[in-house]
Amino acid sequence: MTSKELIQTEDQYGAHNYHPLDVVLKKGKGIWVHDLEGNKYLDFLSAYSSVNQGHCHPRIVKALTRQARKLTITSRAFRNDQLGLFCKQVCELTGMEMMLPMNSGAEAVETAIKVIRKWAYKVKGVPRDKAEIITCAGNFHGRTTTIVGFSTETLYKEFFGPFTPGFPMVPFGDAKAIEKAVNKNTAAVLLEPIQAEGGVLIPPDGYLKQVAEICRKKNILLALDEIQTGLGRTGKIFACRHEDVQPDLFILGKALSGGFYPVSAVVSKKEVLGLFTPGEHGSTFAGNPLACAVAREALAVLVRENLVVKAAELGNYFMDRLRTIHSKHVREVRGRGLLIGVELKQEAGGARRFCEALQKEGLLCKETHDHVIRFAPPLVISKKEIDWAFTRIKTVLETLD
Ligand code: IF1
Repeated sequence: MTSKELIQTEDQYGAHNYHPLDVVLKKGKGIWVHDLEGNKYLDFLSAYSSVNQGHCHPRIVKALTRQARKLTITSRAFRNDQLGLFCKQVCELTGMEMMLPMNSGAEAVETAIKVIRKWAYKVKGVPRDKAEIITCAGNFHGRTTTIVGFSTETLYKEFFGPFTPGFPMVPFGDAKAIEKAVNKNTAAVLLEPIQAEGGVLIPPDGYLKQVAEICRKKNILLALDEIQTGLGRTGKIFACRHEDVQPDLFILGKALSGGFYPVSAVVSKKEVLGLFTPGEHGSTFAGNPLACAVAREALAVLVRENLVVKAAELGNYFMDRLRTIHSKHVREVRGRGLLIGVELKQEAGGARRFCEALQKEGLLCKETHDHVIRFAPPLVISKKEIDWAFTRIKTVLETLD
């Protein structure tokens, strides 16, 4: 079948909850993906930072196929020989005591919400059903009905209510607003260290540190959604490490599996995750040996290939170069590591047409929030390949009317 026919089939039989670029991909390796017509593109989205390790990383392929031949799932009714080692590895990486595996990012966020509430009732002494979790305007934590209930994006929530109460909201980047929103029923603050979907919004320096301090003083948990910012993307293993902050809970996903398989996790201390008792929470697929084997190798690749340092160095280099572009359309270039946003002026006519032009140049990008082009290549990219991409980005930004 041709691309056109496949697009037609997908549009006829698949729900239209996305508006993808018209490119049908069939294989990928490292930073490159190929379409049906044999065109090759540099993947500048990395499946929203799921493939930090690069597409079809050979070591992860090997771990996956090896495990797939042995044992794929046991359910948590029985134990398997992979889960414990995966938990240990993630705890060591995060400096935490316990991990709870899930599948999607949204499920991990839901899991964090449940355990935070239990902590509020059992440890902090909040009256039953009164626990509050402070969230930030512009957040993105996933698509479940509870999570979209505390989104500020109409599109994500408009027709999906009624919603779950207990999520007061403050502006992102304003630590004082958090302090003001705290009351005796506050259980936690939940936020992303950088709001990626929000438009690659980086909070003021010191913000996370101040928030962590407020949480400590007021006996509130700090839960960081590092599903997109974690695991090297921003040039540190976790984005909160830019401010030497250790949260009470990490929520991880995406690159945890190198993009092979949905693997997410909540990582925390015993005081929190130790509160779950058998039967209170679970999932059929979570913690299965295939997922664990894949994730263990995906994490090993991050360390082995020094991808965190690479993201920091190449990110700075790339951002410096992007800032030299003279384009009437660009308002600001901002980012951390290899999570970069180029914000266009309102008059530029939206980021989508720039993404379409970049596609013709061999770069696959995705706009966020109408006016921001996001650049987030796999962290295995080289300086030469960044230069290759830069030339094309410069051309598009400088020549498009
Ligand atoms: C979509 C956005 C990115 C996330 C953070 C939790 C989740 C995500 C910080 C949920 C997921 C994805 C999901 C995907 C698009 C994408 C996205 F534009 F929508 F916001 F990356 F920027 N926390 N982000 O970024 O994880 O349940 O999807 O595994 O929903 O269309 P998930």
